[in-house]
Amino acid sequence: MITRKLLVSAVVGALVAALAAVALPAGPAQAHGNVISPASRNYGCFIRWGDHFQDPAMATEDPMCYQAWQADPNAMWNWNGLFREGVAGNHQGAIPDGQLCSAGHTQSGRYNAMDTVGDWKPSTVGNNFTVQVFDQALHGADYLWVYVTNPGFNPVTTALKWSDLTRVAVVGNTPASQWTPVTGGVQLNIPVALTGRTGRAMVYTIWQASHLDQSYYWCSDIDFGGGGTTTPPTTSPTTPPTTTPTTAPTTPPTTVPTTSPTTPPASGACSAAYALSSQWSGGYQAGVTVTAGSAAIKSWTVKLTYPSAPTVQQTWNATASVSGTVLTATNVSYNGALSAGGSTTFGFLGSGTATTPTVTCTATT
Ligand SMILES: [Cu+2]
Repeated sequence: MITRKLLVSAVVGALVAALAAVALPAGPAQAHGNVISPASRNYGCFIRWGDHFQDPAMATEDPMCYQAWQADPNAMWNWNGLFREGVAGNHQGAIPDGQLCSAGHTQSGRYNAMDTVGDWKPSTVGNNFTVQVFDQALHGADYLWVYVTNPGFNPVTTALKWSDLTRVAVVGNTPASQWTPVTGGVQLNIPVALTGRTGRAMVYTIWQASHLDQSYYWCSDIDFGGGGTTTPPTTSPTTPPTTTPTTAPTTPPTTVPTTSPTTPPASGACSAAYALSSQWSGGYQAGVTVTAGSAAIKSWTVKLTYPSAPTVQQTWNATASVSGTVLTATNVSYNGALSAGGSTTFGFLGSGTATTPTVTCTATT
């Protein structure tokens, strides 16, 4: 339990550090939240694998996370964005059975792999446990509803339906000022008290944020222990991953880089290639592939120079800061060292309209 809390704090802290590093405000419209304990499916995959999502061990150690990362890594990078808008309180009308964990294939299907039936890593809980909701954006809540699956429901073999759920906790209108301040946002702890539960189950949490008509939906897998009838799982996952992986999630963005690598690397140097991954109204995602030259390097720094100052919301696999029109990204601990010709990729979410930067890369050897 202590380990989990420390881990969550560490990752949230790292994220906050990354946000602080870019020294730009994260607008409420871009910052959201999630259930951090018992961790939701995508937040759990982000916590467990986000800093080494290229590790092939994930396929065997955590196959549900593996299929999710393969299906769409943005479901983990955007762990805070599993919401719908305009539901007007009709959650069951908006979300079909079998799609509860993706909020009815919300966000153009980004989170569809959360619906995959299988042996998602559960959090071990007792019959009394606490659902911890992290609100990055200080939205507060019009209300929060917490459901638990009925006894006998086995998430390892069965797709979740509304009729599998019983509501076990309700929190009414709660402005962010009444939540507990934590690093990077506020947190609400919702106590759940059950009796006689054993084995595997799921928690389903709905957060009606006090922001637009924005409703969040999260599936958390739990294990009450105690040798209940639904655990241990006796079958392997019944549903294949929802998409066939066409590329490893570690590959650069699928779009062709819009700038070619900068100067051909001299011995010991590096090159970098920028690519726009996707864009939408008000924001975009970009990736940069850093490649070592003809000699190994120990660390790298990439500078992206824009026509006007960029606004960066979130960075992964690099530490970034913005000064004037230049975004400077340096490696993090695990991807600074590259062998000769080796490469790594970092990415970021920007707000506003994407413009193409010029790119330079320097390295230490
Ligand atoms: Cu939000």
